[in-house]
Amino acid sequence: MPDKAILEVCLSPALLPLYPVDDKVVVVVDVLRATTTMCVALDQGAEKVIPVETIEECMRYRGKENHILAGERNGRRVEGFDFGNSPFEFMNGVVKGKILVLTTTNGTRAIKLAQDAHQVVAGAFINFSALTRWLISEGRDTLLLCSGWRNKFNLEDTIFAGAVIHHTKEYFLVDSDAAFAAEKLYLNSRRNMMHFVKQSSHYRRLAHLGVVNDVKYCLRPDLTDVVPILKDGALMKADIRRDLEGEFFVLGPLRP
Ligand code: 3SL
Repeated sequence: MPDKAILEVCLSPALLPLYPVDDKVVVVVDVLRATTTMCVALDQGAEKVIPVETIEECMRYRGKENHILAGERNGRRVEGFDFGNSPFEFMNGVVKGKILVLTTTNGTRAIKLAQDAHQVVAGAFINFSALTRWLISEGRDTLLLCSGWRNKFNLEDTIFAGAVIHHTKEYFLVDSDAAFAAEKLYLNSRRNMMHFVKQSSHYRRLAHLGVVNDVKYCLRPDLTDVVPILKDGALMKADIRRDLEGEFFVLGPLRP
């Protein structure tokens, strides 16, 4: 039997230098809200999402045909941008056929940090089953990169990493303290995820901004089968192996 691929967790972007990624798949996780928003934008027909690190970089695309500027700092829409970072802003056809240029405090930064990996994809609860099916079909060493908050550990991305580990570990070799801890966190929280996530600093930040519905949306499982994958600096829909469909679970018990 061939060796299994390794599944690992990096609990903060600050720890990424400890994990060589050039031959790995990196799953960037920013459940609240960047990677959820990326999935929504592509699901809603955006041609691609260009993740950029700074506001200035984003501004360079201003006025370019078909481009939309979006992003936040500390949760608030950047002044002068078309959109912020709420998944709800990208629904109802507004991004169909458009190229979204997105900058966020942590999520797009994590993508840029991981860009030299073999492949970079974006993970969120809303694309959970599609993502995990895709990871299994790739069968490559995989690193789950939690975007955290300004290099600090956060609850929601770690819970998500734990969910991926719990539901895919029979297909991978999982053998690290970080993975063990993330899985335990997921198992402790999965029956009432909203209650658990309410303890997080980012929940408080978003609640203060009046966007608790965003949090609820971001915790809903399996709303799309889009797996955003980085190609030539932009995220687009990965090809999904349809033959694996149906073989897999949905995260029913996670529903808040
Ligand atoms: O940090 C990020 O990348 C954002 O997702 C943060 S926020 O939820 O938009 O505030």
